[in-house]
Amino acid sequence: MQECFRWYGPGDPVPLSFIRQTGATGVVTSLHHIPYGEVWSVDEIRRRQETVAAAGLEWNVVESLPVHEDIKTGTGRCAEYLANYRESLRNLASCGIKVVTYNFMPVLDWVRTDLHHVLPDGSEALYFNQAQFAAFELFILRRPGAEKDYSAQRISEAEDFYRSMTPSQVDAFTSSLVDNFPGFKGMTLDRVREMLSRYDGMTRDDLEANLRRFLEAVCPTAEEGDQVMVIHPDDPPYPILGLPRIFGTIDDIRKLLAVTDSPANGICFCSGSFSGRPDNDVVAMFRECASRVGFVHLRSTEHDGHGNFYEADHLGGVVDMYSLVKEILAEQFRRRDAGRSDWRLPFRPDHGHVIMDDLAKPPCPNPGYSALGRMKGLAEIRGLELGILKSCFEKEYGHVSR
Ligand code: DNO
Repeated sequence: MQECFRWYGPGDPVPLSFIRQTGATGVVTSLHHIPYGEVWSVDEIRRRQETVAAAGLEWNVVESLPVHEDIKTGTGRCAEYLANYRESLRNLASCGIKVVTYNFMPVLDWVRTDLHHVLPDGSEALYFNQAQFAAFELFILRRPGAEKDYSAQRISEAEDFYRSMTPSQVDAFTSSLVDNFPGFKGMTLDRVREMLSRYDGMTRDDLEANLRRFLEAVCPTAEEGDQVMVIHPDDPPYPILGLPRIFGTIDDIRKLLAVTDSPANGICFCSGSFSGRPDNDVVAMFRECASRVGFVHLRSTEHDGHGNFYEADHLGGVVDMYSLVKEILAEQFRRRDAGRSDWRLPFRPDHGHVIMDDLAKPPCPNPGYSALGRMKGLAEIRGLELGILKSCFEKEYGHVSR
């Protein structure tokens, strides 16, 4: 597998020189300073590529080329933003960048209710708690109709949680929910309300149709540039905020792949996001769509049986990481046997606990992306990979290199 590390650009407190020392060879990044919807020029792309190359690394995956809300809602300047998206893809292709990540989550990207959930060993993990999320919707955002989505007991737990917070804790809690997305900083509650109102009356079918329109518009361009567009799963992988979420299950994967069998229509297989639904069999899901996976995020979650989960160690939690990595390696060999030069799948350790020295630093502005926890995850996964290659594939394939 091609080991990558996410880098948020020049403002990232984790510098490229550290990333090189983690054992990663590839960098996953985005031009976060360019507003959503605008074209990424060749100059801007080259500049970032050169910065990454000067550190002895390669920018091999874009995460993300953001999809503007007008495209997700099919309103406003949708046609113009689709044209811009195609132009950015062509510019990326001309710089040799082939894997482009995006998501189709309405309004908010991934959501957690606690960014500093303390584990028994003193490290911190990201956590999603149903009652806390209900408190946000019911008492802070005050989304009309939200109470219909919750049982009386959940509403009373939510109220207890809300009342336990001081006003400054409410502010910090709110910003940890809505204002965590690079390239989209400064989100306010009013902005969230305004964005939500644009989805009024939108059904799951409508959102799927908008995704279809997007794919039909961009896949031919990506195909010309030999690129793959990879969709990131919804996280958590079920509807929130009264909005449809359409990419979280094996049925959703099947629907996505049925839109077009263009090789440019691919998947960013995020094991942690898919594992947010206890009824998802993550390994079986990978096996079924393996040939269409263009990028992998490796991570796991631990659940308490009441809909709450925290992010587990990379080799712990509900994801059977051994079997998943074995499936990924089997897919790589299928690609190699088919003569593909790009047979190595890029992957990155997704998120990481805040551990050791990182606990003493100011909170990482990119929650989940401090250095040491991710480095630990990368080291564990690389060790697992080497062990599987040696024990399961060496006889069949002779000397295998990662
Ligand atoms: C969270 C990330 C997501 C992901 C986007 C892709 O840590 O995995 O924010 O980058 O959803 O568009």
